[in-house]
Amino acid sequence: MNQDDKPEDSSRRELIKGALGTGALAAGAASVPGFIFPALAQGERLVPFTDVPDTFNVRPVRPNSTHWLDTREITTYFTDNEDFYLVQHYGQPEIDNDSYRLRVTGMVDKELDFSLQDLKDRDNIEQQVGFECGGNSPRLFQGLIGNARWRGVSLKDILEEAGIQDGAKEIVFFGTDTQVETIREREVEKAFARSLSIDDAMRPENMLAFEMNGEPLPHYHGKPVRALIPGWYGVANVKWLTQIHVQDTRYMGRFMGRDYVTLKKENIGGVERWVENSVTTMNLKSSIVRVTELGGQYKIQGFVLNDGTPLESIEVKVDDGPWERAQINPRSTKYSWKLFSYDWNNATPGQHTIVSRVTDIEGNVQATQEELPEKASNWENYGQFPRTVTI
Ligand SMILES: Nc1nc2c(c(=O)[nH]1)N[C@H]1C(S)=C(S)[C@@H](COP(=O)(O)O)O[C@H]1N2
Ligand SMILES: [Mo]
Repeated sequence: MNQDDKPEDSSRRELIKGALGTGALAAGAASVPGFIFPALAQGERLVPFTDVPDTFNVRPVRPNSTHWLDTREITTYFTDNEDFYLVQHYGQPEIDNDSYRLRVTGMVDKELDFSLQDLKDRDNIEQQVGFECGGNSPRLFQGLIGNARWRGVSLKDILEEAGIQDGAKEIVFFGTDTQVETIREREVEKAFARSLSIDDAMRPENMLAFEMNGEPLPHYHGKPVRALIPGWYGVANVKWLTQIHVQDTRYMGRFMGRDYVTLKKENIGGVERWVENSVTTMNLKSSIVRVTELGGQYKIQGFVLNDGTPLESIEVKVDDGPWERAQINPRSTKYSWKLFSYDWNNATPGQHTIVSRVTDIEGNVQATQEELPEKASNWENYGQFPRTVTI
């Protein structure tokens, strides 16, 4: 583990948080080695965004509730487990490690049943993966986000060991968390579940994770085992995973068919139609999260997330100026978030609008909000996000 992989000690975290709360300088906080996004150096200050309301507040982690990052406080490449955002729709079940079982059922040659130790005893893989909720947006200043180092086992290996039978179409991932849902006026108990096509499920990077940043998966992040589908929106990463089922029909549950379904206008073979799609891979997106100042030198910092396609550039624009290249943190990996930094030279006093845009090697350019397709749902909010600051 590199020095700058280490989560900051909590006293410094508190210091930074305190500094934000009061607008005071975090003087005395030592700088952390690392390319980018260090904690505030001595004399450095966070420049407040003027688009963040005074009431914007990040709650401490509370049982069963949503938690988001104050993105102005992103100072480390890996997000602390307790800071990493939290979303769960049916609460956070507690699963006992000793009685935990993961079953692989359905259209397989051999049904499988693993204990946690059985999984740990298999070949382990480790990957850096960042993701955001499909509902992340400017509303929470992009706070439904995080980046971590995950350890687990290969999903593909397990599916191959079970042997997927001819005619199978989908793999369904069930969590233990359930809720009574009213469907057509009938109350039925449903588990949280998501599905993948066989092809999507067999990607070698998919894993079943039991460790996060070197610690056993915390219970609110899905203890003891969750799915991790790199490059996809968070909803695919089923927590508290206890059953993987192979079937020959499409899975139609709430989180595939009704929620996390984008409704947008598209040209379908020459006809403008409203279409619906499940939220799947992450769209190409960047956002500015922080502006700092040290001795009159301003820096603009932010993140990029996408489906893993390599990036061509990340650029920043101030007011009506030209797009200028920012530096991408060279330690980024295919599926990690990519932090970027831009030296804002000669910043002039006054109010400024700053915005970032990312381009991948396929030539996809992050669109402005206005260029995005007309949309009637809040999922997949990946347009450029202009911020305002006063110097
Ligand atoms: N079992 C289960 N898994 C789940 C969910 C859930 O409600 N239940 N929510 C999903 C959604 S919508 C998101 S964005 C991610 C959030 O993962 P995190 O809380 O570990 O950040 O978990 C996904 N996995
Ligand atoms: Mo989500």
